[in-house]
Amino acid sequence: MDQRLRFLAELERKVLWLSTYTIHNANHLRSSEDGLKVGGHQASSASLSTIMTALYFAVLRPQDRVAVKPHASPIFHAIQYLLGHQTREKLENFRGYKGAQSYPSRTKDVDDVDFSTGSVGLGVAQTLFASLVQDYVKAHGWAKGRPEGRMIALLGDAEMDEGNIFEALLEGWKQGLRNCWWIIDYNRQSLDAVIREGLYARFEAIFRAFGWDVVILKYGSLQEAAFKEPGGERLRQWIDTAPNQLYSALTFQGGSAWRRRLLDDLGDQGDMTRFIEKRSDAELATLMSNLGGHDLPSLLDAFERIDHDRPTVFIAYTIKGFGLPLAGHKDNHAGLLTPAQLASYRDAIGVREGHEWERFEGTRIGAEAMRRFLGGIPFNAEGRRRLGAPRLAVPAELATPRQARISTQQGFGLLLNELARSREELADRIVTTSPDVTVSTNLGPFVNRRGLFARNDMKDVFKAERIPSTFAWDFSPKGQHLELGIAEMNLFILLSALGLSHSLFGERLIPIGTLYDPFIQRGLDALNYACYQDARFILVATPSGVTLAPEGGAHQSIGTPLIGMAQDGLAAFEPAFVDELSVILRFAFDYLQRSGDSAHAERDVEEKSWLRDETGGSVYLRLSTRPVEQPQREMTAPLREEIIDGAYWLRKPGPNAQVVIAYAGAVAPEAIAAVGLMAEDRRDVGLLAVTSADRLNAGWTAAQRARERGLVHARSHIERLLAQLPPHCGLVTVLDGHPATLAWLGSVAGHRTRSLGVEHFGQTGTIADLYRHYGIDAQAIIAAAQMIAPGRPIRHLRAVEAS
Ligand SMILES: Cc1ncc(C[n+]2csc(CCOP(=O)(O)OP(=O)(O)O)c2C)c(N)n1
Ligand SMILES: [Mg+2]
Repeated sequence: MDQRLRFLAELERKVLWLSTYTIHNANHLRSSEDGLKVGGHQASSASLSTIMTALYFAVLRPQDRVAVKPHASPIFHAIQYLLGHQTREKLENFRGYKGAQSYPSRTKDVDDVDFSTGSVGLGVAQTLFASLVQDYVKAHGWAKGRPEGRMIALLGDAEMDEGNIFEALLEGWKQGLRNCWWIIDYNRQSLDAVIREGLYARFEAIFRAFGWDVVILKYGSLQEAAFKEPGGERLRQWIDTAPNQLYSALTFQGGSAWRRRLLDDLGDQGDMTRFIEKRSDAELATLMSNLGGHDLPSLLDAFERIDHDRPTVFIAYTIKGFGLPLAGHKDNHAGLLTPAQLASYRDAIGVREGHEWERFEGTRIGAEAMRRFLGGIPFNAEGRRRLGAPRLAVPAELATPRQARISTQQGFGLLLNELARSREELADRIVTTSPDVTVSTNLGPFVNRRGLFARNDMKDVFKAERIPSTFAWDFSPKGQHLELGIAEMNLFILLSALGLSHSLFGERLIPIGTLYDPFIQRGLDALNYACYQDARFILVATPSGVTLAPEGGAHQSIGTPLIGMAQDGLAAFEPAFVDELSVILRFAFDYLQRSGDSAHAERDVEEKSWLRDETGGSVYLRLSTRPVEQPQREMTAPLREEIIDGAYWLRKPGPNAQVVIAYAGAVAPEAIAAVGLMAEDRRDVGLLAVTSADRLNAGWTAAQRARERGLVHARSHIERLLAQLPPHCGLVTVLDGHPATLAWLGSVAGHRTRSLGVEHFGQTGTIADLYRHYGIDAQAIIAAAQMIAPGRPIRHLRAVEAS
C-alpha cells in the first residue's frame, strides 16, 4: 500500500470512531435529561466516512467549497477536530447548548463550514449557484489571485427526491455550469426505508440529459481484484442483480450470512465454492462491503482523474452504517450503538477507555507521523477558509425621482436606473437577478444600461436587426444581471450564493433580486436557508397585496408582511412613498455590508432603537404598482432616521387626540383621506406612517427585554412615538396585508385598537372595489374610528349599504 493510502486508512478509522463516539456521548449525556434520543446520525454519517476522508485529507484544495449532507455533520466535525479547527469541548457538547451543531452551520459552528445544510436539497443546489457566482466574479476580473475552486455537494440518495435540485439542474444547464461536483451517497436507504431498485439508472439519465459527466463508483478495489479470480465473474453478476433489500439485510447480518446465501445461490462444488470457502467470515464481510464508496483507492482514482471543469456527478455505492453493528439495517436511521457495542468497537480499534477523545489514540502509525501528514495536506494549506472583503462606499443620498404621482415599483426602477448611470463603485458591484419577471418588476432600465451576464457574448438579435424594442437583451461577461428561469427556489439560492461572495470568494457583491410578492412563498424555505447562512441581499417583492386588484387571488399576497416580520436575518420595509424608498434603499446598501457585534447594543443605555443594527442583514422591500400622490417635502435627517427605524408622524396627533390611524404601504391615500374626512368630528387625529412594522416590532421587543434585565431607561422608537398619546385614544391600523402585522401596536402603550387588513383570498376588480370589499378603504377606516373612539357621529361616514 502506498504511504498516502496508509495514512488515509488510519484517518478513516479515526474519523469513523470520533464521529460515532461524538454521537454516542451526546446521546448518553442528553437522553436522560429530556428523554430525547440523538438519532439519525450514526448510520448516515458512517456511510460518508470513506468519501469524506478521501476528500478532506487528499483531494480538496483551499479554494474548493463543500456542502456536507446534514446527517454527516459528526464526520465533518471529526475531520475538523483532527485538523485542529474544532474543539473537544464542542464535540463533547455535540447537539448541546453552544456545542458542535447537529447539522453543519456557517453561522453557529466554529470550524469553517462552507455551506450550511439541514433542509435537504438546498445545500446541494447551493453549490451549483455558488459556482455560477464564482464564474461571475472571475468574468468581472475580480479574485485575480485565486484559482477556481470546485463547488462540491455530498448528498444522500433520498435527498435527490427534493424538487429544488431538479430546478437547479435545469438552470445550471442554461447558464453553462462548470466546476461543480455532486457526490451521491448511494446507500440505497432513506429515513424510513430502502429505496427503489435501479434508481441509479434514473439518476444517470437525468444528469446526462443536463450535460453532466457521470461517474459510477460501484465496486471497490478488493471486489475488482476478486472478480478476476476463478468464479469472480459470477460473483459480480450476483452483486449486480441482488435486490437492495437483500444486500442491506446480508450486510447487517455479516460474514456467516453472506457465506450461507452465496453458497446457496452460487455454490457449484467447483471454482465458485472454492472462492467462497477460502475466505473467513470476516474476509467475506469485508469483501462484500467493499463498495466503491468505501474504497479509498477507487475514490482517489475517480476524483483525481477529473482533469476538466465540466459538472460531474459521482454515484458512489455505500453502506448506511458502514463499519458499525447497525450497518445495512433498514431501521438504522435513528439507530444508536448500545454501550456494549460501543465498548467492543472501541476495543477493536485499540482505543483505551478514558482516551476516547485523543486525536491519535490507537493509530498504528504513530502520532508524530500523523501530525506531519496532516500538516501537509492541501485542504489545510491556507488555514482558515473564510474570506472577507472591504465595505463599498455608499453614496450619502440616492437621486430621488421627483414625479408627483408614481408607484414605489416605478420609483425603484428609476432609483436603480440612476445608479446604473452613475460611476459609483457600488453600482459596479450590484448584481440584479429575477426569475423571468425582470421587466415586470421594473429592472428593465438597469438591465438596459448594465447588460445581462453570460460567460460568452450574445447579442440581442432584435436590436441587431433594428427592430424597435424597449429592452436591449445583450449578454456579455461584463453584464450585471443574471436572468433566471421561473423557479423562485433558484432565485433565493442564487441570492444566497451572491450574498456570500465576500466570504466564499473574497469579493463583495450587492445582490438585488426581484419577484412578485406572493411568490416569496414558493421559495420560502430557500429564503430562510439564505438568511440562516447570513447571506446578504436585497429582495424587492413587487407587486403585492390585493392592490394588484385585477390579477385576482392567485397573484395577490396576504401573509408576506408577517413573513417579513418573522424571518430572522431579514429587515422588512413597506414604504408608501418614493422618497421613503430612496432612504430605505440607501440604508439597505449599507446595512447588508455590516458585520459588527450586536453585544454592545444590549449594554448601551443610550441605545436609540434597540435594533441590533451593527450586525446588519438582508433587506426585503414590499412594493406596489399603485401610483400614489407624492408628498412634496424636504428629506431631513430626523425624518430619514425615523423612516429607517420604522415609523413617523405624517400628521402629529394633538394633545387630546381621540384617534390615531396607523397605516403601511399602498393604502396611504385611504388613510390620508380618512384623517381628512374625520377631522371635523374627532379631535387632534394623528396619522402614523409605518415604513417597517418589522423593525418597529423588533425594537419594541428588544427594549422590553432590556428593561426586564434592569436597563430601566431603554425605550424603543415606537414607545417614544406613542408615549405622547392620551390613554383613551383609539388606534386604527390598516395595510394591504394581514391585519396582525400592525395589531400589536395597541399593546405598546395600552391603546384600544382595531386592525384592518386582508384575511381572505382576493377577488378580481378595481382597487376601489377590493379595498371596499376587504374594508381597507377610507370609509372602513372611518367606521372603525367611530367605533373605537366614540363621540359624535362622523359626518362623512356613509351608512353602509346593506348588500
Ligand atoms: C426538507 C427536509 N425534509 C425532511 C427532512 C428529514 N430528513 C432528514 S434525513 C432524511 C432522509 C435522508 O435520506 P438520504 O438522503 O438517503 O440520506 P442517508 O440518511 O441515507 O444518508 C430525511 C427525510 C429534512 N432534513 N429536510
Ligand atoms: Mg440514503
